[in-house]
Amino acid sequence: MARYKIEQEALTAVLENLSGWSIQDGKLHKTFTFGSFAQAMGWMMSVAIHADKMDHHPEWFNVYNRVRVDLTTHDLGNAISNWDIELAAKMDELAG
Ligand code: H2B
Repeated sequence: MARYKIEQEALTAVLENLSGWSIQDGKLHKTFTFGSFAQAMGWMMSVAIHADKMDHHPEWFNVYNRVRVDLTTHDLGNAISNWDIELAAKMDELAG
């Protein structure tokens, strides 16, 4: 499916169905906390495989058991797109 920008109004509606996600500095943001570093790494690897298949890659930053995620679509001038929403939902699903 093609990538398209999610306009502000639609984004507000989408956010109501995405637990823990917010907009920070124009990016779709969430900080995940796991039980251990190993669990955080395992999750990142699962997400990485999925992200690479999608050809849509997250901006993320790991410290011990926490992973800060900021999703945006570089090819759309850093807009938030349907692919960011899809990746966010997949991240939640893989986090259990
Ligand atoms: N990831 C993200 N987050 N945004 C993009 O626009 C993007 C990407 N574009 N991964 C892809 C790769 C593009 O550079 C390649 C050439 O398809």
